[in-house]
Amino acid sequence: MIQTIDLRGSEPTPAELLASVPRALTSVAVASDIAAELIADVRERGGVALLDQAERLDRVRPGQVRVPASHIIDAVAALDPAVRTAITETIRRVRLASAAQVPAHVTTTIEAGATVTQRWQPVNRVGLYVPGGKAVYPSSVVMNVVPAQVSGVRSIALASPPQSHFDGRVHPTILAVAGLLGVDEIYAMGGAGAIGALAYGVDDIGLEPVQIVTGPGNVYVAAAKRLIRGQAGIDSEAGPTDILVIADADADPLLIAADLVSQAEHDELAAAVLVTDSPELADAVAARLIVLAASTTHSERVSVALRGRQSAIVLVDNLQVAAAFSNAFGPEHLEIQTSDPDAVLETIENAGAIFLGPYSPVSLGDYVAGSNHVLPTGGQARFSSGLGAYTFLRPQQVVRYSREALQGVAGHIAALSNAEALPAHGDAVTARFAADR
Ligand code: HSO
Ligand code: ZN
Repeated sequence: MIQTIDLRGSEPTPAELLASVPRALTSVAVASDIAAELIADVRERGGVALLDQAERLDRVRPGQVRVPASHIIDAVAALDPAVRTAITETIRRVRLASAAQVPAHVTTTIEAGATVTQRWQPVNRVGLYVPGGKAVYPSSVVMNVVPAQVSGVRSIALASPPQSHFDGRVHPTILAVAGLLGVDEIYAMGGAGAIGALAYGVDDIGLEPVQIVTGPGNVYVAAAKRLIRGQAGIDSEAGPTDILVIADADADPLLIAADLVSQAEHDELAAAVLVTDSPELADAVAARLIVLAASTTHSERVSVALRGRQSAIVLVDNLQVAAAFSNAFGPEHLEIQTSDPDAVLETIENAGAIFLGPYSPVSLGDYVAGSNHVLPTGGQARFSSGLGAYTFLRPQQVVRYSREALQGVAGHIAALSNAEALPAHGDAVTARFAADR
């Protein structure tokens, strides 16, 4: 069912490697006009527009957009104890690992009396979007909120669509996890309109604009995030998930098949790719995938994903070509299942997150590894990273020169300001040393 692509005996370029397994087509640009209309509607009509949009798109009109505190308290109380324990442990681990993402402030002494300090300043307020459609992921609430809190962001607003099954409330597990994280500003709003509401604010419901909007969503949400850039920052545009496994003859085919299916379970458009130098392993994984795809809970979705053009078993001559393939692909998740994973890791450049050895599956990272599961999809790992505390931090340079240190470079400033025909720049320095002040 999954295609096998045999690249042995050829020397493909990175472009050819990439073209051999193209990703699924998605069309963020096509959704842009509708997203723009929904955002404009919210900017014109405020809270009523959000309620009308919910009625039309989520098929339920919530009692109010701002979620009352009592709904959050009820949801925390009703949370399944096993889920509560697991979420609490996830929060603890993601907090630990996220702390390493806050860089120390660094002061460089350029010369005596002259310093430049780089400090990392959090934005003031952020908005987190949590989808409520076919996938409701409480774990993603943790993955977005914890890095923001660790970065020092002061204010967090959360938006999630009202659910028709829950009387127009936000999904109770999402409310509960937000409650456990201490987030109490929650809005029952979804889709592109919600993204616009976070970015521009909505006066009549007391929603103040945020500086950064994060979180996954469908194509309309992705289109809206593209549209609000400039007004607010965003994390990345999340597309269908992908997993790429590099494996050699030492790897266990049953585990590889299980891991490929675990991510194919997300989406018909998910990409599941194995790159190996072992034809025996390739055959064994292919055979196992047939068994698993037939028996897994989301069999239909998994089968469509594995049959898609974006999924493949790729045969290569050696692990160097496997790494070259992976670097061209820029996977969201990369598993290295070889006899010496560290040696392969040395040759990896582009990946959202990397999972080493047989006991570090992607689903560990999805939940409780401590790493973040909001990662660059669709090859964006070639130029960007996953979500982390740094997403909410801006480096700022702080300059401090003494009188003597400034005097020492006054001549250079005069020379450069004259060369640029901006003499007032030089004058601003000489004014400090004028005898007749
Ligand atoms: N694998 C998804 C994240 C997730 N998995 C949430 C389960 N829940 C994208 O990295
Ligand atoms: Zn997952």
